[in-house]
Amino acid sequence: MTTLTDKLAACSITTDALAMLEKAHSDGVSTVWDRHEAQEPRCGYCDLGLSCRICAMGPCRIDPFGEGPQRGVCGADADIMVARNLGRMIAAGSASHSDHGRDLAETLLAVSEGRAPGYGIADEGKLRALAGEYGIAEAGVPALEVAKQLAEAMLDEYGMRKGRLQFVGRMPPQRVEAWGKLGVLPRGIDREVTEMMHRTHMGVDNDYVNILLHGFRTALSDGLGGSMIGTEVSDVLFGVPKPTMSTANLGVLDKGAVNILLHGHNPIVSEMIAQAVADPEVQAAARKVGATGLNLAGLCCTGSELLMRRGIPIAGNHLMTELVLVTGAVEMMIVDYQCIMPALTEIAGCYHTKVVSTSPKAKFIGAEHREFTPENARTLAKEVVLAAVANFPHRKPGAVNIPGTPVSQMSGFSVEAVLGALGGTPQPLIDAIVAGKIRGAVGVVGCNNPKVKHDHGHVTLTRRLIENDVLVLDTGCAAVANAKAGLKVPEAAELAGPGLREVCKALGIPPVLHTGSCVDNTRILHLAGALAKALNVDTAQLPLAGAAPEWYSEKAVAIAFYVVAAGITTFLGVVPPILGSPNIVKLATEGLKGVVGASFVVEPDPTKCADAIIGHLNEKRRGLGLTV
Ligand code: XCC
Ligand code: SF4
Repeated sequence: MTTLTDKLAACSITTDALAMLEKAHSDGVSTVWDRHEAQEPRCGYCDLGLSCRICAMGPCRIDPFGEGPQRGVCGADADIMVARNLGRMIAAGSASHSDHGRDLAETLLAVSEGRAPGYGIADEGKLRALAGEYGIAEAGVPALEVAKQLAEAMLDEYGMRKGRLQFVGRMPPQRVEAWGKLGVLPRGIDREVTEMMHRTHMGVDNDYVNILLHGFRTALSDGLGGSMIGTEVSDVLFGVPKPTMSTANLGVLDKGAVNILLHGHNPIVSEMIAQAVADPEVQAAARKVGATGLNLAGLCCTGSELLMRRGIPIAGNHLMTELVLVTGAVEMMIVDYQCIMPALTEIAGCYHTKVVSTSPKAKFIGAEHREFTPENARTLAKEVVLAAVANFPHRKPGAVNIPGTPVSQMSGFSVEAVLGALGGTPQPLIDAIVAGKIRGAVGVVGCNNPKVKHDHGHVTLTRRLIENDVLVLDTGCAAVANAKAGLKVPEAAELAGPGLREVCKALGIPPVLHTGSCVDNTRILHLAGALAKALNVDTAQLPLAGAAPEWYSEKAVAIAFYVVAAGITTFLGVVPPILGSPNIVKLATEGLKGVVGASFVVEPDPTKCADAIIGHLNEKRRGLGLTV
C-alpha cells in the first residue's frame, strides 16, 4: 500500500516542495498534483493530437486503431489535424512572448516621450548599439530621441509590410540563406501569427508539411522578433545583467518581514515594485506594523528577470507557485501574466495572502486588480506595497512554516556578461571546444509539468551533462531547479568533468550559466549565432543542443521550433500531441534533418536523454573534424 509520504515523495525531488505538500495536505489545500490525478485517465484522442474542435461541424476525432473514422467531417485526416493543432500551439506561444516584447517596446516609447515617470534608460550603451543594428543614426543624437526611433522601428516589426526582421542578421549568412530558400524568413511578427491562425482555419492549408514550415516561420518571428525585442529592450530599460550572487528556494522567505512575491514574466511592473520597496516611507510603515522590513522574492520568469538584474532571490518555479502560498508567510503575490495558475487565488484565500493582478490582459477572479501603465506605475507601486504592509498583521502565526535553507547561486549571464567573462570575444570558448575541454553547449530550458517528477528531469539531465564536460546554459523554470540543486555556484565546477572544471575554475564561473527568463532563450540563440559567425560555419554544424525536460507551455513549443529552425537539435522530455500522425512523427524526428539540419528527439528518461545529447554533440564534433 502506498502511504501518503510515498505518494508525495513521487511529486518532487526538492525538500521544500515535499514539506509544503505535506502541509497543504494537512491544511486541506488541493494542489496541481491533486488536480492532475483527478484528470486521469486522459483523453487518448487529445493526447495523440487526433481531436479537432476548430469548427462547428465538429468536434471530430480520428480512431488511431483504424477501426473508427479516419477523417473529420470536413475530410481532415490525422496529418492535417495534428499539424493544425501543433501550428496553433506555435502561434499561441509566439503570440505570448512577442506580445510581452511589445509591452516593453511600448514602455520604451513612453520613456522617450516623457510619459513614464520612474522608468528610464538604464543602459545607454546598449540602446546605442541596438540603434546601430537597426541602422538608426545615433551619434550625437540625444538618448531619448534614439530611444524613440528604436522603439518605433521595433514596433513597426510587429506588422511589417516589407523587408525582414532586423535580428535575423544575428544569424550566420548560411542559415539565413537556407531560410530564404525554404521560404521561412519571418516577415512581421503579428503577420506570421495571424497567418498561422488563417492557415489552420478549416479548408485553408491542407498540406501538413506546408503548415509545419509556416510553424518555423512563426516561431522565428518570435525568436528573432518579439522575444528578442523583449530581452533587448528589458536590458535597455532595466540594465544588462552581469554575474550576481543570490539565493533560491522557499527558504528565501523571511519570517519577520513583509513578504511580497513577484510572479509572471514581464519585468515592467516588478521593477517598479522593487524601487518602491526601497522607499524609506514604506520601510517605516513596515516597522510600524511590527515587521523587520520588506522582503521581495521572485517566482517563474518575472523572478528570473529580477534575479538576473537585481540579485533578488527566487522562491521557486512553476510547480512551487502554489506551495509558496502554503507557507502562510506571504503577505502579497503580485502577478503580471503567463503561467499564473487560476488556482492561486483560491489557495491564497486559505491563508491571509492578497493576490494583486496588474495587467489589463490578465485578470483573476479573487484577485484585486490594480492596473499598471507606464504613466502610473511609480505611484501605484508604492500604494500596492503599502497594502502588502497593511496585510502583515493579518498573518496567522500558527499557520506559518517556511521550510529549508536558501541555496546560493550565481546568475546574470547575459551575452555581454558571457563574452565579458571570456575577455571580450568568443575565442576562448571556441578554443576550449576545439581542444575538447568543453564537449559542447546545451540550453536546458522550459517549465515544470506534473507529468514529470518536479525538477527531476532538469537536475538529472544537467548533472549528467556537466559531468561529461558539456557547458549548460539555462533559463526559466529549469534554471530555478538547477539553482536549488546547487549547480550554479562556482564551486559546482567540482561536479563537472575535468575539462569543463578547468575552464570554469579559470574563469570563476559555474558549469551551469543562468541566461535569464524564457524570452531570454534568445540570448542563447544570439550566442549560437555569434559562435557560428566567428567560425564562419552554419549554426547546424556546431556541437550544440536544446533540451526541455519538463515543458508544458505553448511558449515552449514555439521556442523548440525556433531552436530547431536554427539548426539546433532539441530534446523533449514530455511527448507533444503528435503521435497520432506517423507522418509528422517521422518528419519531426528524421525528415527535418535534411530540411533545417536538426530535428526533435523525445526522450522522457533524463539519463538516457543526456546520453543521447552527448552522442549528438560527438557527432557534430566529428563533422567539424574535432576529437571526441
Ligand atoms: Fe512558465 Fe516562464 Fe514554462 Fe516556467 S518555463 S512554466 S513558460 S514560467 Ni518559461
Ligand atoms: Fe471536424 Fe474539420 Fe471542423 Fe475540425 S475543421 S471540427 S475536423 S469538420
